[in-house]
Amino acid sequence: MITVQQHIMREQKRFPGASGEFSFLLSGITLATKMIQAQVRRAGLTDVLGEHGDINVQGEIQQKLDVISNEALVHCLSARESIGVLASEENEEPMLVHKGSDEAKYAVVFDPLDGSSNIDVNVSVGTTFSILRKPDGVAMDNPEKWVLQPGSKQIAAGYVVYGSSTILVYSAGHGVHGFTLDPAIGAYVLSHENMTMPEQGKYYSVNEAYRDGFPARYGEYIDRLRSGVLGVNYSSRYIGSMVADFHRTLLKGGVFLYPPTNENSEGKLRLLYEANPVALLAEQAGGIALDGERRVMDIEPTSIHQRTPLVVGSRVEMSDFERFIQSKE
Ligand code: AHM
Ligand code: MG
Repeated sequence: MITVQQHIMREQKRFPGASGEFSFLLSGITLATKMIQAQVRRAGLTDVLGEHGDINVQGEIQQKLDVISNEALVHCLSARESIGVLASEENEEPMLVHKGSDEAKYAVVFDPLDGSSNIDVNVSVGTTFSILRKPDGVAMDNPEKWVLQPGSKQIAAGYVVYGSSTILVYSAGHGVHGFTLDPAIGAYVLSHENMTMPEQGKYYSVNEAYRDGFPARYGEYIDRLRSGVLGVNYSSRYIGSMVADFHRTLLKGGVFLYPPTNENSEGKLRLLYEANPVALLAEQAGGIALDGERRVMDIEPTSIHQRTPLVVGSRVEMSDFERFIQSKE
């Protein structure tokens, strides 16, 4: 049996000079997500369902569990000396922690509870996170500069799905590894080593109700999938929690799309803490992640809560998407 802590200790040997700090940092995430899953699992029994009353920076109504999850992550990660900056979907500005400490050299960016619309109805939700190193020459007290880096600079990223079981999936740039929380012992145990995305799948995943508002090429691409040109009779699956929709895509292959819509002309998903972690995992697992044109991880962010369209999935579907889009230019 290999726990996530043992696995991370092994991984951190790849980071020269990291001497335990990387595993301690990640243990802040594993502890917080265990606290979150405990709340999610008992949600109907305690007073954690429903709206919190505030509106977050995205203009969305915060759910009580959004707030509880954010507090758990901020609490656990603030105790890690190696972290200098925390940025969350639920906070407008990034937070400086351990100001002035030379030991503080990492930033963690996260969506504490992704899939808010599914919280009250017992459908899978998740947490996403991305870890970045403070760039050289950036002032300690300029937290925006710590986190406004392209996804290719992530040193690790991952997510936890609170589904029929609780699963943590992460990559530190050397493959993708999945751990299932064993509730009997309270530890994440390695269950999916070196995950690879199938070359092709049989599902596409998109909120088709918005189709009339997508740029025309997205609808045409969905028609291509449905036409059978890729040799598969596609079926559709859409949960409405990106983490859960991506987790299925990682395991079973296929493609997940969140295109620009009438309401969200830049797409809905957030680049730094939703699209980038998923893009790193997809690429590490042999898949491809685009913003509809470019590689997601090449985008230079200009603001912390910036949105992006996202098309991510298996090599066959994504290569076809790329060819199809180019043929339209
Ligand atoms: P959230 O962070 O407020 O939960 O929003 C992000 C979620 C994603 O998990 C999911 O892919 C998307 O919103 C679903 O949006 P829609 O209901 O418009 O299809
Ligand atoms: Mg959220």
